[in-house]
Amino acid sequence: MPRCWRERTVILISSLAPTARNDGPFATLENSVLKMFKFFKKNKETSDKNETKQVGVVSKLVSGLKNTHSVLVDGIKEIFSGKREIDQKTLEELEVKLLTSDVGVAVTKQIIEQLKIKLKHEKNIEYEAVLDTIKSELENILEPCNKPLIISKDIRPFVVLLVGVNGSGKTTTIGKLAKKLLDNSYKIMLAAGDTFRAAAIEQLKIWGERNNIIVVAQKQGSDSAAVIYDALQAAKSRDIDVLIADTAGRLHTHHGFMDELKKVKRILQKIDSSAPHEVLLVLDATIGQNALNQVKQFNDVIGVTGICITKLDGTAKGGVIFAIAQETKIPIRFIGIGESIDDLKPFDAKEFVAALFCEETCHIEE
Ligand SMILES: Nc1nc2c(ncn2[C@@H]2O[C@H](COP(=O)(O)OP(=O)(O)O)[C@@H](O)[C@H]2O)c(=O)[nH]1
Ligand SMILES: [Mg+2]
Repeated sequence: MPRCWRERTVILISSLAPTARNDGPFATLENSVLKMFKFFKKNKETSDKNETKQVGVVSKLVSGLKNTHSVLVDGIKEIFSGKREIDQKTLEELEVKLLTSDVGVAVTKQIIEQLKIKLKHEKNIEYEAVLDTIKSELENILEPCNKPLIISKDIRPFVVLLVGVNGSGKTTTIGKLAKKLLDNSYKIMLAAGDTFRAAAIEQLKIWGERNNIIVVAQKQGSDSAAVIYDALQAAKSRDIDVLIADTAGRLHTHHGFMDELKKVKRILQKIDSSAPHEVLLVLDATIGQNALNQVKQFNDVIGVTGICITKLDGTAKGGVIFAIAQETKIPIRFIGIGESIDDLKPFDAKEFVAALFCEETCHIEE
């Protein structure tokens, strides 16, 4: 019986040091002591606030991954229940277990190979060692994708184009991403490039209002490439740091839509030959292995530079992230772990695996 996720506690080992502040020379000793108190109080408050927020996000990741944890981690545990050591039969059971989770054939093969090598040298491997091997293999698989999105200061506006099928979470991710960048003092503008549905334009406008930022939009049915082109011109003249553009939910099998996407890229390059600077493919984790086809097709058409995997909360198919990493090696920039504005996390391979394997109490290093 899997343990209840609610009981799981996350202890975050945070390296959040208070940032140094240059307050200038103090006029009098009294003043300087007062300022020092204020400085430490303020930094302690900021640090406490940040830490609470971080712990909140990490524990949210742990609870979000509970269904994937049940399938993968509890599933592995079941195989070993009552046994202290692994043998050939348990290895076969483990292989079946991995194959039926969403990690994919290649990942399963890699893990089983590693365990076979270990078994050859050590004859018997204890359960804890098996789990450690699986964890470190999973980390190795994610590692090449562990590349955060870096907004270059030399590129202004930095253009982020979101692509993906309808309902994958593009517009929601834009709202969350805008908030993240605003928190880091970037000047942001949004482009309502999904002109296919009136609701999509409205939805982006609401995110714009929530974040208090400009949304460049035209009416439903207008040319998506033209909207994004206008937005880039406006962003340039307003000295915007990052322009985030939405696009319609193009069916990856529909060539007309895919051609439109190519047109968006071509038209942007009339203003800036290096744009878009990030093509962020938004993938819905709940579709499992189908996500792999989407990566392939979007990558062929427009060249995907980063991936955001959404809806990792509440799905048992989160293991697909390992299949995506193994097969594509495309950087995973963010993961979506809920519908609200703070539910977007920059991806961190080690943290992800730690959260996935988190038991009642776990220590996760940030
Ligand atoms: N649970 C959950 N829901 C999400 C997440 N990201 C997006 N959604 C929901 O998925 C639905 C489709 O999102 P939307 O942004 O409109 O998708 P789009 O068609 O690609 O723009 C909405 O109901 C969102 O609230 C996530 O990380 N977790
Ligand atoms: Mg949308």
